Amino acid sequence: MRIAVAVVFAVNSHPVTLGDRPCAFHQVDGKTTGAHVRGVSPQLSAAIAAAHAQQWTHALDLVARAATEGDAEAGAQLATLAGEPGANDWERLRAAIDPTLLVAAPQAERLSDGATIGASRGFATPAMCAWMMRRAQSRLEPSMVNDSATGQMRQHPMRTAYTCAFGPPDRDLVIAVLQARAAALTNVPVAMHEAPNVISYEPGQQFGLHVDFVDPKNPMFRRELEVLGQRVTTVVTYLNEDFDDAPTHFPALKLNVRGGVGDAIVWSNVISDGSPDVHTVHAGMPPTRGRKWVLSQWLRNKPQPYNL
Ligand SMILES: O=C(O)CCC(=O)C(=O)O
Repeated sequence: MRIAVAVVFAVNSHPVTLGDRPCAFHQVDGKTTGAHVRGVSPQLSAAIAAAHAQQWTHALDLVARAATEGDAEAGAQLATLAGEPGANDWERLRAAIDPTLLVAAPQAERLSDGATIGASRGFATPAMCAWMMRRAQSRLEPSMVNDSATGQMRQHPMRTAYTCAFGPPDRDLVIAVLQARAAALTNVPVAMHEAPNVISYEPGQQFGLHVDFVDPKNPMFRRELEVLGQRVTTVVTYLNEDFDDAPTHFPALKLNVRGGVGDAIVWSNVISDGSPDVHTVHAGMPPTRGRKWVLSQWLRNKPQPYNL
């Protein structure tokens, strides 16, 4: 990881996800989305459900069986988990995956004394990163912020990158593994995770200075905090590296981070008493060449309704 310093402007908003896809914020008003996975076979759907229940041996056996019976989507997911996209000898691929190792995360190395922030190198495999970019590609939407002045979601010039949220109908085994790894890294169970987001930055696009915690002093966010809880932890995984510049910038920590493919950074948005850690203010800086892709996982301190 490279370390450097840069300067951008500040907006006091936290990021949200939008669209017809499940979004934790939408469930404040009681909408739930169920666990059905869109457009996949019942067997693969069962494998994904088993993975989300953290029954990994069962999930792998189910996906391997589905692949053996000709389910191409199951085969693609199995091969990606095995780190051999394109391979199709299903029994060997299944045997190559140790369920315990599959959901383990490399321990984080501390990056700063100014906040609880660390780097988990090799958090995702290159095959998983390529899978996430491919899945997001056709589903990207303009990003939204939760405006601290109105409590409403809206587009804002401080957040110009594209986003895609993967809620329950869009789950797959690769996403389930990345959620399980984030849970292993942070001790925040998957039930408390928001839908993972892929963010994609074209040259010049950015995610300006912001905080990920929900501001408890702002009455607009009271209901969100009551129902969904605080966003206590963020995990950002770098999915590619063929772009210039565009680090994640933490001005208060004098830290600029750019990971290699599959490296993640993880930080706590709150201090030990649960109050916001303002030192975590950060920005996704714009690429000057090429396109940057990350996976953002925002983890709360309450179970998220759509996970129940
Ligand atoms: O893309 C990045 O480097 C930062 C992403 C981010 O700001 C976030 O996930 O809150």
